[in-house]
Amino acid sequence: MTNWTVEEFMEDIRKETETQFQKEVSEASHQEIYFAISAIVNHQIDKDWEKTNKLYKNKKPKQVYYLSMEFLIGGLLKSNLLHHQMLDVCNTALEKLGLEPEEIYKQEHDPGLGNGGLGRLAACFLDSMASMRYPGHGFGIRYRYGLFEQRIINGYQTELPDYWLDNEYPWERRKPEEAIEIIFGGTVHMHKKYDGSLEFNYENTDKVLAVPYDIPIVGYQNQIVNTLRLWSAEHTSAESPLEFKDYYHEIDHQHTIEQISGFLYPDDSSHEGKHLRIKQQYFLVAASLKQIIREFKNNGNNDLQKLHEKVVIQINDTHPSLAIPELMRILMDEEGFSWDNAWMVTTKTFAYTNHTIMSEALEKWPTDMIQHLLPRLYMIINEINERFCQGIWFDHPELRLEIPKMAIIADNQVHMARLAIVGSFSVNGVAKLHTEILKQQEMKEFHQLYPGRFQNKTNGITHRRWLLMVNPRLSDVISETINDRWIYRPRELTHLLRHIHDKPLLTSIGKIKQQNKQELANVIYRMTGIKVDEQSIFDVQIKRLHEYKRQLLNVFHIMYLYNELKDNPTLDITPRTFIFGAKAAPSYYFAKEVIKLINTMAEIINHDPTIHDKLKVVFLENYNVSLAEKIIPATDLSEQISTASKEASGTGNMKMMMNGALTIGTLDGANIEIKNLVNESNIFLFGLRAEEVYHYYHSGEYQAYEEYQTDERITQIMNQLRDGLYGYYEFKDIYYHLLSTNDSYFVMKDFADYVETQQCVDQVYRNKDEWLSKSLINIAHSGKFSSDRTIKEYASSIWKIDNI
Ligand code: 26W
Repeated sequence: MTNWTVEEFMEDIRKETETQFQKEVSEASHQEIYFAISAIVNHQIDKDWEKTNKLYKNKKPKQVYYLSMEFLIGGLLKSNLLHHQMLDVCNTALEKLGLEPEEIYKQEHDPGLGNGGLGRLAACFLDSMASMRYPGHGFGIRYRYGLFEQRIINGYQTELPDYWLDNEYPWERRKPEEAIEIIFGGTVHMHKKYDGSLEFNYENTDKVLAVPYDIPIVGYQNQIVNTLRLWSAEHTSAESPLEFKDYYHEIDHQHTIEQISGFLYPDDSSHEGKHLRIKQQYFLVAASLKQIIREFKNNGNNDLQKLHEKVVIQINDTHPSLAIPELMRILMDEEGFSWDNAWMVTTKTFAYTNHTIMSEALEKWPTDMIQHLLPRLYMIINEINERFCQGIWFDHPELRLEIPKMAIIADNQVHMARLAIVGSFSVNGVAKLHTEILKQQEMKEFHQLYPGRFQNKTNGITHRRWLLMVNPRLSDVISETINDRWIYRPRELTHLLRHIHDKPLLTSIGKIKQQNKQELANVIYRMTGIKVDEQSIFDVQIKRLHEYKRQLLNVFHIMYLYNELKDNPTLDITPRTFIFGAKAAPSYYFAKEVIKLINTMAEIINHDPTIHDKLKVVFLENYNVSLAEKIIPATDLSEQISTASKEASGTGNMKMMMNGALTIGTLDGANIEIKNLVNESNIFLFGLRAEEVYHYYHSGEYQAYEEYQTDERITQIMNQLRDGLYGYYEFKDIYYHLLSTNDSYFVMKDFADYVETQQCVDQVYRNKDEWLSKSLINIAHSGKFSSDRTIKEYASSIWKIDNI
């Protein structure tokens, strides 16, 4: 670690600006300053990166590889500065140079290489692994276009391409010399060799080059730099001069190949584009496995039979689960293993994390598609399936009737979750309730078959980014109060509980929240032109837009409050600002209608002088990691209102709690674990429990139409949707959808309880001391949700790895 003085740092900025752009600092653009500082940080990183790689080479520890189709790493300049102990110096240096540090940091275009929680979790995990000195690395895809950029036009979501690579991305290092050739399609021929073994030859295949781009993952002030390797698809160079007639064909072909890493699929229930998605998955898996094996061999290991002693591969949901048959293929076809040996090694190498029980997200690929694209893999998957089903008849005949629910290939589809369970030694859910649901409901047959295979690993978030970096004022006050050991041991945040009656502390926590709200209010004003009252409750729901997450329930509450105020303008309610951020999958019509509804309510409410600014509604477009970083520290109330049983964990709930927000939520996902820590008096709970949700599904007792008819508040809201809001806009499709699906996510069923609980929120917020002490209790217990804890659990009970 270098201890820079401010003067040295200023000098470095000057030098870099001069060498890179031949400009004085005063002439350089913010972009250029951003590149200059990135270069300074990169020099430091490169030294540590090399050292870390040497350390791994010498000590040869067991390594974990995290395979994921998504990594939502967010901006890296600020976090890399922080992790290199350069942030304060850099801030001061910039100020002295007459620059506003935040103006520079926001030049970075965050790579939107993920949809939501699953991708952000992968990024938090990488941060924790590096910060705790675990030899762990990520493998993913360098999509040319990340998740679309959202613009709200006329209240509707429109999607624009996300050109994140338009400017150079300073954190990646292209490594063309380590490129790997991947083979798709063609036909397979089987030959028996003289010794009786089989050989597979491929004809008419497509070849694709996987070119690595490495991104450093910098540990927190510990000189460890791990690697996130993202693969980019490129064409292999044409071997001979092209005939003219082949020329256009060839260009076309090259284009198709580059499409493999062309864009990230939105988490989408539509069925288009499956073909390319499978190609992406195989591309990731094949390149990563070759690399892993190459490294294993380079470390002087020549016995792949021992692969699992040095390597463990975590697959992030089913998306990379083709890795299982691909490793089988390598071991058998390239390394001469027997089926049984290959299977033994494979099933000791992979561990699988499930992130959802939503059926539309459970991947199933048409068999003919896999057969056509990956003929040899299809043969292997078939064999895995045959042996698996036979095994049930031989060893567990009591489960024979469940075979249709467990077979990997059924109804002409490959069921990826089943493949992942069968091919892994560990299956984990991401919060206690979710894991129980996997074991008792969604995967119960598998749990009966492999009871020891299932385990829970409750998600976590990196407190370094989500508290230390995004909320420096709160971090400082915490450190002044309990000392700064919490940065290394986040569980020590519980020491704050000793200060629960410390009035000055509560006051300063209150002040900090106020400052953060002021800053967010400025952002809101810049983005939308809406002026919000910083004294109002900042009521926040930020997450992907999905029916199960029930943004619609939140809207129903807003409509209800507005209707009340229209009837009685002097009604005494605590002023609120409702803040939303959400992207809807482009083909998810209902979700897009909800966005339009939120924006319509915003339009109506924000322009209605009769309600005296008691309510404001704000939809912030293009929700992403950097926007989250501004919203979360300013949140008073965290909306975690999914239909119980549907949200596997949630991680936004943890981030907001850590920044002193109180949660209003259902007993779902990690909310339950938050409740267990802070206890029921410090969280606002409402709504059906998971068992009740299951009960209503099975019994058919719930009648949404009756709910609509009996609760007058709902009648009014629904009729407004049907007939037009305040004489103008109509949302007939939402009205119809809710009734025709019998309100399958229980928006109407949970409405009354939600409104009543929101009234409690209103009351508690009026008592500043009470609110602040609840806020402190939430911060104090949030240490459990550091991803450092999660990673330690993975390391000790799944990966069996030690830190270095
Ligand atoms: C089929 C492609 C696809 C891709 C992404 C389907 C679904 C997705 C989601 C966006 C997956 C996801 O983000 N799941 C979330 O994972 C978080 C981390 O475990 C959990 O906290 C959330 O509850 C879960 O919804």
